[in-house]
Amino acid sequence: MRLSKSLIPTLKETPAEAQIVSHRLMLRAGMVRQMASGIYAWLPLGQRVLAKIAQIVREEQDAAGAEEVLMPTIQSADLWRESGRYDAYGKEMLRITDRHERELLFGPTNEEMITAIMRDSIKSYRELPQIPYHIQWKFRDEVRPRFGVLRGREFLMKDAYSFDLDREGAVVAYKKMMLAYMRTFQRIGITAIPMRADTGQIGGDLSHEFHVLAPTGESGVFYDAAFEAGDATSATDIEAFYEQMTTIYAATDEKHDLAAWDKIPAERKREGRGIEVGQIFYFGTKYSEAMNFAVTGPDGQKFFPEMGSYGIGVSRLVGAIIEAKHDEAGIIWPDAIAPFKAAILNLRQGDATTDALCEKIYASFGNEALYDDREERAGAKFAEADLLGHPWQIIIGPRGAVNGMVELKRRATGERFELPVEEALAKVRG
Ligand code: P5A
Repeated sequence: MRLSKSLIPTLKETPAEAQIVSHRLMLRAGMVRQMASGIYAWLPLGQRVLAKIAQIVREEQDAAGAEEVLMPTIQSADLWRESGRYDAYGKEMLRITDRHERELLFGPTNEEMITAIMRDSIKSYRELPQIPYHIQWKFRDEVRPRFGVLRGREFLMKDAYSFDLDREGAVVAYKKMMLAYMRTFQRIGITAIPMRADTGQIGGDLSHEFHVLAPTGESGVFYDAAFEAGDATSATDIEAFYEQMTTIYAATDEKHDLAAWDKIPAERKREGRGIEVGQIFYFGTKYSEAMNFAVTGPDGQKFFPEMGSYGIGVSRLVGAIIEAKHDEAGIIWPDAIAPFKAAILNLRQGDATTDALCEKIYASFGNEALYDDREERAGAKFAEADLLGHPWQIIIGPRGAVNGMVELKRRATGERFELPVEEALAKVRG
């Protein structure tokens, strides 16, 4: 994209309504605009990050054997009457009446809907196990929407649902999802800590939350340094990985177990703060039974499939990543989910040689570079590139351009390199 022609409405002033750094930076960088309390429009820069996170989430769900579907945002109240959650959900549910006086709602989650779909489609144990998932907008009428996209009312979630023959199978699905989650967060470029959690509204007897470490996180997190060193992408044995993740100690401040904490060697004890970006649940036959979803087993008898559900807050992740990765000057995007791989900064707009080199470099990136082609001072271009957080800045001025030389800046470290164009481009492409 050419900066002069794109919809990136950056702000010079710090917006007064934003209390937290990620919210301030998302507004200042022109990533989002609030349309109503807790409801955001995603502008090009924000949308690109959201799409890249969703794509990594998708690839890891697919790799874990889950299958993508797309369920609607609007659901029928009757579905929720079947599970008994229509009344229980209370004011957090946005209820809608259509022109025929039929009761609908904007889905806060999809356990009921997916169970109804499976009830229609799956008749025999031979068709199990299944893990359908989708990436879809949810609505929860939070009492206090705040911190921008971290606690919105409308938010993007990846939600997966597992259906198995028995508890053993369901627990295997649960462990697979834990590994998929750790791989997802590692690929995104953040450290996330899994810890035992309450099951709340969703119900069930086994649950983990995943917290991204960030100094501004809502909950205090106590953990073993082994989590930071873990490598989920190379883990192959699901059982061993789960065993490792659940025996290393981690807890939030509400659930602090002093006995377990004391067992961690002092040099491995870590205290930090965390933002919950995902939660997984095993809840057995809670929904299959309530909604009478029974299939025929190997013995000809009907049984209720064992279920779990698995959520990642895709839009919340955008804010959480910024909380974890920023400095005084702005955002520092991890390479994998940066809106652009690089910014191209033309320091002498209108100089034929400089313009030509910038255009050539820009063309070589397809849609993966943001070309700052504005008639602006160099200082303004540097500040804007730092604010928007591109992993690399390719800085091109008239003196270098005549010799085919550019300056490269790595946003995360501030390192600078003077390089011939081709070498610089090779470095950016990694
Ligand atoms: C699991 C998938 C569920 O809803 N049902 C389907 C289960 N779990 S959850 O923990 O309630 O939500 C999953 C993740 O969604 C994000 N999230 C939010 N993000 C932004 N704003 C909100 N108001 C909000 N509420 C939940 C969180 O990341 C959560 O872990």
